[in-house]
Amino acid sequence: MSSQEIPNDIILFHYTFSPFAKRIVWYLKLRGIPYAECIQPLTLPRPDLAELGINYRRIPLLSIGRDVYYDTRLILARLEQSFPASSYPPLSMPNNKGLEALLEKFTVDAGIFSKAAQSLPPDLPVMKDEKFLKDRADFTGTSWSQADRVKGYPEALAHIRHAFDILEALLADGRQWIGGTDKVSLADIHAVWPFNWIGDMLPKQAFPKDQHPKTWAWLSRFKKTVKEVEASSKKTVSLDGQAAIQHIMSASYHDQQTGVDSNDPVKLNEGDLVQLWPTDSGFRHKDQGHLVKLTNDEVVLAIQTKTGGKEIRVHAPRWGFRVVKAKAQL
Ligand SMILES: N[C@@H](CCC(=O)N[C@@H](CS)C(=O)NCC(=O)O)C(=O)O
Repeated sequence: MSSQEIPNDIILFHYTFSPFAKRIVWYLKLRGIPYAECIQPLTLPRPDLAELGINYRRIPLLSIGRDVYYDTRLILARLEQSFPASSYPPLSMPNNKGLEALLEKFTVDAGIFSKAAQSLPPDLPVMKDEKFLKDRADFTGTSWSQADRVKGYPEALAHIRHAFDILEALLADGRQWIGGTDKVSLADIHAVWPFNWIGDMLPKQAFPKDQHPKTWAWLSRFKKTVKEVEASSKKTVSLDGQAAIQHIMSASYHDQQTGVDSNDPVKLNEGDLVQLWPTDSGFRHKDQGHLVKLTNDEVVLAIQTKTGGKEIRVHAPRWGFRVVKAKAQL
């Protein structure tokens, strides 16, 4: 497939049920930014990513040209930068940047995702799938056994109720959208995704609608809005693994900037052979490559694809990731 058929040179690697991936899908659809997608399996192995030389195991990933971005926090930050308000209608509000950042911290870094995952009904069919449970135990480093899930379920629900209290307080003044905007905004994407994911599966007796009326109304308002946008958007270009790999390997670098901040406390140099991995989940899967760029909020490695030994670059945020000098070749 030629590069013209890949809108904006963007490929989103994800699967439909990923609540993290929804952050990116909604963002792109709400802004009307066309992109291509390459659907991945729900569990490892993921041969397309392995062929690209990528060990990072989390979903989603997003490539722009020959650069592959890990983690929704960095993906959204780079999309904001690469597609400013002058190119597509904005979703982020200039005077809401602080609130947006705090809401993202709340849902991504404050443990809401793991509590939401533990709030999934223990009797869901996927929770009886041994392959899935083993895969997610590798991902989190904790037990996903049926017995442990049943034991942890009530406490997780209590934590999610606490999170609902916070949302209800944010919506208390009658605002329609969480950032106080007239229309849906990036603040809503940051706040809504874990609750949108589990909302309909939460037990009604622990979550009566009249206890958090504004939160439930906001959740259904959001659902309706994205459903309408998805229904009216052009169909997303779907690529198979080979088309996605070939495109990335032959594309140009989207990010031309390189260089390592010499004052960075971790004291690494451009060109160092380093290892990179996330520290909160998926931490058993490390990438190795040469350091291309290191800033306050981003680390970039040049890695080799498995087939053809071509160089591509992978980008990760600093927060929640570790980058250290590699001891030896992997
Ligand atoms: N902080 C990461 C977390 C991503 C994450 O945990 N994604 C989940 C899917 S929703 C995942 O990777 N699960 C394990 C897997 O699919 O291999 C981000 O913002 O992208």
